[in-house]
Amino acid sequence: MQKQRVFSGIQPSGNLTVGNYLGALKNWVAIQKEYENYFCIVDLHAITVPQDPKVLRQKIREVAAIYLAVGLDPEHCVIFRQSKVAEHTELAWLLNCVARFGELSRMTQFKDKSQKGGADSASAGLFDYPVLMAADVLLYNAHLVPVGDDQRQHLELMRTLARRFNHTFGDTFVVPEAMIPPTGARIMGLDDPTVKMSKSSPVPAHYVAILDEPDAVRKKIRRAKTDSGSEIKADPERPAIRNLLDMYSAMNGKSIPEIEAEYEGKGYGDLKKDLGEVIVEGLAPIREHALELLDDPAELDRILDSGAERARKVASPVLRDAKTRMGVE
Ligand code: ATP
Ligand code: LTN
Repeated sequence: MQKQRVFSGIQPSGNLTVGNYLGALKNWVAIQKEYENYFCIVDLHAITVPQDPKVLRQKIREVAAIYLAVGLDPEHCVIFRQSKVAEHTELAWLLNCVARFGELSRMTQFKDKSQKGGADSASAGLFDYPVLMAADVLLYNAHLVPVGDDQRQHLELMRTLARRFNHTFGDTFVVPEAMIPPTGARIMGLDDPTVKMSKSSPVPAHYVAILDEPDAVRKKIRRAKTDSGSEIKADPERPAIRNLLDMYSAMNGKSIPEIEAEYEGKGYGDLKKDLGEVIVEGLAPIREHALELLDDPAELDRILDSGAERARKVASPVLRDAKTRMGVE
């Protein structure tokens, strides 16, 4: 039987965080053998906000190294850079003519990110971000898109665009579904547990990076914001403790009630100390492997080039079909 396809991606827009690991990468590794997978480094999404070209080039390699170091296997997964497969931008243009201005104006990620630098100076690319993301997935007729909770709205729009295209021009695209993990889908900032942990934060104390040194990880967890009250209990009124428990649970698989029971009568300090160790233990092998891979950039580039070639073979006929149906081929 033909395996179903999976597509997902991460932006090389900073240091990959424990949020990216728990919300996305960990899940990708867990399911890779059941599907035909396309895991993309979405560099064209990263440039929707300003990037330093030199740093961006380095971050692209880092993401590639981390994809491999977490255990994605090129035998099951096509690993590639979005910018190396021109079909993504071409299909994005076709879908731009299907997406509506009102729909894009309602995207909360656009509203949040455009507000940061003043809405008038946000790039047109930032506004169009969800359309390029729809093109990424629809080009491969992927069934499933494993992402964190913050991507729900983009996934809904992607489904709307696929359905609208199929309805207008005839059955062309698979309508994909989001796959969101039960724990770890929304890790919050260490310095502010009311906002999502984000790799593009300028404040290093905001996140634990996958490539952080073990001592830095321990220190960041120790200094993470706490809320009032000392009981170790997942209480919706106390976002800081909730976030620490979520990370603990997603990292080592124990349920939150189990962890609460273990810490009965203990305090924040104990939980933070142990959580630091749990994260260090989980990330250390990934970090070491990624650093080794980064020592051989030519080999990383070779893997990415061969991934792009495999991706193009699938994307190119799908793009041609979409163009034919729209009357531009
Ligand atoms: P940026 O800060 O540049 O917007 P980001 O850290 O939000 O980046 P993305 O590249 O946008 O990361 O997301 C890559 C994947 O990681 C997506 O599947 C996303 O849902 C997931 N993800 C990102 N942040 C978190 C988080 N805090 N908790 C869980 N999953 C997350
Ligand atoms: N917008 C996504 C990154 C992304 C993506 C994709 C995820 C770009 N294209 C296609 C899944 C499928 C994010 O996680 N911020």
